[in-house]
Amino acid sequence: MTTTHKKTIVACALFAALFSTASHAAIGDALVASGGNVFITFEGTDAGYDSLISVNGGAEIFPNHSTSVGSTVDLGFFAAGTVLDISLHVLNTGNFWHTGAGAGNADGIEHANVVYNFNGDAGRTYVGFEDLFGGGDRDYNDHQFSFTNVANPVPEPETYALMLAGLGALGFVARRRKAA
Ligand SMILES: [Ca+2]
Ligand SMILES: [Ca+2]
Repeated sequence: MTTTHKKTIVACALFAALFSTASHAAIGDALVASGGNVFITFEGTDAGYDSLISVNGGAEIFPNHSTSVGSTVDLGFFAAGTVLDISLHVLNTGNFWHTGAGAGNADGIEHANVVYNFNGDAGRTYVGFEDLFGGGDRDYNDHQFSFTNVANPVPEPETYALMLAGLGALGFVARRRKAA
């Protein structure tokens, strides 16, 4: 086997390790960063429809047309790594839309735009929902809010182990090339 082949195999293993994280947390998932309370702040609305949100099946909060921007609610304690499933209840249509992959929604598309490190704050994650079936105008600003103590999904420990193994293999190939 040539060095080029070995490098290709290692590169493939690294890519596989990186993509394997997708099976643990979908794009748009929000994970609690560390054990502790999570606070949610209303960031505004640009919608004709009335809507409410709830987190992990909790009480519906933040009616979009009667909540002041900056209003904050303490959602209570969550364990580190908890995936927050935020649902948007659109009162005019009866639709419920969820954060995470499109498969979790009746129309099969993603309804939440998630921005980590919101406004340069490493501990704050922003979510903006699209409220229309099929995505509508896809402006994702129909119901907006942000969380503290919520971070970008991180690779699982076994993924780090795979990546380290890949780096080790690269080092081995480099040493072999130097010796040759
Ligand atoms: Ca809008
Ligand atoms: Ca919209």
